[in-house]
Amino acid sequence: METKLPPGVDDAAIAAFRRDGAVALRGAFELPWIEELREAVEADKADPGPMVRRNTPEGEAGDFFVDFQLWQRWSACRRFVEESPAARIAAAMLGARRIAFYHDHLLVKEPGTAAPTPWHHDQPYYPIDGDMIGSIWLPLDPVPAAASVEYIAGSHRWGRRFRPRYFNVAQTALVADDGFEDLPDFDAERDRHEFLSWDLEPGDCIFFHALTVHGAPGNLSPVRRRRAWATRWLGEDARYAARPGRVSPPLEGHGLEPGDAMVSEMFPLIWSADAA
Ligand SMILES: O=C(O)CCC(=O)C(=O)O
Repeated sequence: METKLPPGVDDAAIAAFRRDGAVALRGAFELPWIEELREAVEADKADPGPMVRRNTPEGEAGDFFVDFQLWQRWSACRRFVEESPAARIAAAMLGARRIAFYHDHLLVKEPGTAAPTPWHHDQPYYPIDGDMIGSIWLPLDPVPAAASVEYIAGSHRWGRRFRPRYFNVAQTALVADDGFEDLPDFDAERDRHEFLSWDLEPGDCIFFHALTVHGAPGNLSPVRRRRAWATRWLGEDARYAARPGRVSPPLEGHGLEPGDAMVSEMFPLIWSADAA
């Protein structure tokens, strides 16, 4: 693996990620990246993609706006995926020799949005087996810890799989009978776990494992937006896996068979130690 670490990453951050399943990386992205992405997010909000979801109930204040695959529609997002330090960050954190891009996920909570992001972990939503699966959660606004995502330290190593549910008010399950566990009420278990969250500035990000349990409060600020763009990254042990029910996001037409490496036109290889 490459010896020079990408911006925001040092050995302590890598150790913290492997122990806790989530870590804040400071100053990982230069501000021009953030400025370009903000413009793309505004464009997407005005003209969303086909998988857009509005998780705020009709008539309720605020707006919890979710969309996917901005990288396929907005050049700033594609450039971030292909050219920013993101793939190198993922490689360093996951200990991977190859990094492919899985998908992106926009999560905007406008001022006055009460809706929380329910507790969940990501891998049960994905038709993917493997351990080298992680996300960069990139805030595009300053986010105080009280409005940011919270992670349960070490939950990526519990060996548990919780049933995936949509983030809507009904929290509809993606699959009915599947061998997943029901999600405990982690708010009622606060004295039993260590919860991690950070004050973040634009340019900072959180890197987290796809099995780390996380959730977020609403954004009750009357003025401050909470725009975040998450990108999902895969190392070489990630394999396409058939799942019994729906997956999210529902990416179709990739042509992969169970057991195939998660690399294709839809999931492009972005970084390889051999080419670095
Ligand atoms: O931004 C949020 O509220 C939640 C983010 C999240 O669940 C994710 O990136 O997987």
